[in-house]
Parts: sequence; C-alpha cells; structure tokens
Amino acid sequence: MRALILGGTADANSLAATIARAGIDAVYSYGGRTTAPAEQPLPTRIGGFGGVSGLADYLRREGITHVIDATHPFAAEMSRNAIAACAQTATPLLALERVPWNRTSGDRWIEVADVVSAVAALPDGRANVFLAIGRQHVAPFGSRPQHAYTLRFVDPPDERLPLPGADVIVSRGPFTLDNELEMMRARSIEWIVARNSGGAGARAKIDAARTLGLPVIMITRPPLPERPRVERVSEVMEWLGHRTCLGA
Ligand code: 3Y8
Ligand code: NAP
Repeated sequence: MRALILGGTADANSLAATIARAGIDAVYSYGGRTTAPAEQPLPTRIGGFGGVSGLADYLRREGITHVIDATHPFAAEMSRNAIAACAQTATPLLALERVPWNRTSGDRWIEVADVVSAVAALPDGRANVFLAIGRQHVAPFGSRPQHAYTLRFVDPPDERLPLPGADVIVSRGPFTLDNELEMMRARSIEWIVARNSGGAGARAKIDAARTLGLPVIMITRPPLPERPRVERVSEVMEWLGHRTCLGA
C-alpha cells in the first residue's frame, strides 16, 4: 500500500499524523500556495502535478495505491483532477471533507454563489468590510473602492494590492473567538465576507459575527462531481484497512 494525501488543511494534517503513527507508506502533497507550509510527519511534495495527465503519471510512477483528497472544499480544480486521474488509473479515491457550517439562530447570513455575487451583496454606502477569503480572490472587490477593507493573508502580500488603502492582517490561523472579537471591535468591522469552508480552523469569525450581530456574506461551496467521502480520520483509516483507537 502507498497512499497519496492531497493536503493543505487542518484535517489533512490530522490524517497525516495518524497515518504516520500507523506506519503506512504515504506521501503528503501541498499545492505550493504558501511560503512556509506546516511540516508534516511524512515525505512531502510541494507544487502542482501538471493537470489530470500529470497526476495520472505521478500515480503510476510513484506506485500510489490509494488517494485521499483532504484538500479544502474550495480547492475544486484539485478535487476534479483527482477524480479524473484516479478514474484513468483505476486508483481508489476517498475524500476527507468537513461538512459546511449551518446557519443557526442569530446568524445574519447573506448566501451567495461566488465572489462576484459577494461583491454585489455589499452595501452602496462606505462600510468597514473584513474579507476573510484569502489572497486569490480579492481583485473583484476593486470595483467597490468606497469601502474600508481589512484583508487576512497567510503570507505578506508580494505585489501591489488591487484594493488601494486596504489593511492586511498576516496570519495563518486557526483562529480563536476572542482574537476575532478583539480584531472586529478594534477595526469597527461592519460586514464580513467568508467562504463556507466548514471545520474549526475558520469558524471563529462566524461565531464572532453572530456575537456582534454583524452580517456575513457567505460564499457557498463550488459543486463537485460525486466521489466517496467521509468526515472523520478514523473512517479514512478503516478505508485503508487500519483500525485505529477510538476517537482518532
Ligand atoms: C497552503 C497550509 C493548519 C491548517 C490551517 C482549515 C484551517 C487555517 C481557514 C480567514 C480564512 C482561507 C485560506 C484558510 C484556512 C486553515 C488551514 C485554513 C482561510 C493553509 C496552508 C495553505 C493554505 C492556502 C490558503 C489559500 C487561501 C486559504 C487562507 C500551510 C495555511 C482564506 C480559505 O496566500 C495564498 O495564496 C493562500 C491561499 C488557498 C485561499 C485563497 O484563495 O487565498 N488557504 N492555507 C496549502 C498548499 O499549498 O497546498 O501553509 O501550512 C492551510 C489552512 N488554511 O495548519 O491547521 O480550513 O483547514 N486558508 C477560506 O476561505 O477558508 C482563512 O482568514 O478567516
Ligand atoms: P485549486 O484551485 O483547486 O487547484 C489549482 C491547482 O493547484 C491544481 O490543479 C493543482 O495543480 C494545484 N494544487 C492544488 N492543491 C494541491 C495539492 N494539495 N497538491 C498538489 N497540487 C495542488 O486549489 P487552491 O484552492 O488554490 O488550494 C491550494 C491548496 O491550498 C490546497 O492544498 C488546498 O487544500 C489548500 N487550501 C485551499 C483553501 C481554499 O480556500 N481554496 C483553503 C485552505 C487550504 P496541477 O493542476 O498542476 O496539478
């Protein structure tokens, strides 16, 4: 057995630790989006494979027998490529995917399908807006320059921002409720734009918004083709034929 973990999330990191403890031969893969990704207890590769064909060649060349897609719910291209490459090479694929956050009482969510709709959902008048959607999708907000934007990136911005005057927080998370409340109060945040990532690592801003009664423009997940998926590391380990201690 040789497993490939398509990683880059807290769940992938938890899976890597369990797989390493079980002594399973596995490789952890990052897309290469951040300058100093977290160390993993497994051999690690960084960077794209070169599309579907590149991933299929990698699976054959490296003798991969199982692929676990533990990427982020918005890493849709990687997930689609994994489905296609595993079908081409008849390699078993399993997704480790956290469930979306559900609106609960007190949440003021405006659900939208994509970033362009999120821009359109902002108010006309100037507002203090916290964009918690990373670096890759900030440019469309340039069409609404009247707002005071606070951005949060994993790494310092390396080129001019498409949002002049925006303030950048450099932090990789996971985030805590107290930190989010403090930041939002200090900056008098009035609106939050977020993606429905699910999981615990990004949830604190949603809880803070509810506490402060702030509206959240919530970008829903991109649709993905059907593929086998589980929510817990222990279910992945069973799929790999390894029973783990309860609660892993
Ligand atoms: C490179 C690996 C851990 C894993 C940390 C999780 C939790 C914190 C929440 C906010 C939202 C955002 C962003 C976010 C979260 C965890 C987890 C998660 C959101 C790292 C990581 C990589 C990335 C890539 C990065 C993206 C960006 C998205 C920031 C490591 C830290 C906004 C997603 O600068 C860039 O180009 C960053 C790009 C893809 C989305 C974007 O479009 O900008 N993640 N994030 C992975 C790789 O190279 O393969 O550096 O160690 C992983 C984590 N990010 O250590 O516990 O959900 O698992 N990551 C979003 O919208 O939710 C932050 O600020 O509130
Ligand atoms: P994406 O748009 O779905 O993928 C774009 C391309 O990046 C893929 O086609 C692939 O290139 C490469 N790639 C992505 N993830 C990879 C991985 N784990 N290993 C090897 N190559 C990878 O991906 P993304 O949204 O930019 O996310 C990139 C990484 O950040 C992923 O590891 C993801 O788990 C992590 N992450 C993303 C988000 C988010 O909001 N999107 C949040 C947290 C963490 P090739 O086609 O050349 O193979």
